[in-house]
Amino acid sequence: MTSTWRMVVGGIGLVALAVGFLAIVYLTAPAAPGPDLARSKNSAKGVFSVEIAPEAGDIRQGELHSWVVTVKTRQGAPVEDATITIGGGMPEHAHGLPTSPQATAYLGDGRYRIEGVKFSMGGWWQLKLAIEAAAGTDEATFNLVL
Ligand SMILES: [Cu+2]
Repeated sequence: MTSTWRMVVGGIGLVALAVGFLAIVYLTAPAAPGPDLARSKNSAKGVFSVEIAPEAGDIRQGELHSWVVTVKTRQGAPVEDATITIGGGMPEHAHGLPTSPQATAYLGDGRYRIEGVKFSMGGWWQLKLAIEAAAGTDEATFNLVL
């Protein structure tokens, strides 16, 4: 082979390598990330571990319904006497919740009933819980997609 040929063949090889590499990067890249839909997580500053669950076991669009929020310390001890303030809305629509949900009862074992939640339309909602207790003050934001 002449040295020109060697350069051509080498060039083709390099291009093939680059294409292969890009294909691998493209094929293994995660899809556009949607919101984190975890129903249990640590609060933003890590003071609490927080879990939410719809009391009736499902989310009913357009209906008032209740959630149970379970608040524990990071060591797993139930948090009693917490004050929970609920906010939220739809981040893509720049509107808040259509109602003003309230923590209405302590159910024991770190569990609190949140009444008056309503999701008036389909899409991505956020429930923001501000939690004040002897262990500290922190908040947790949960994403829900209806
Ligand atoms: Cu909306």
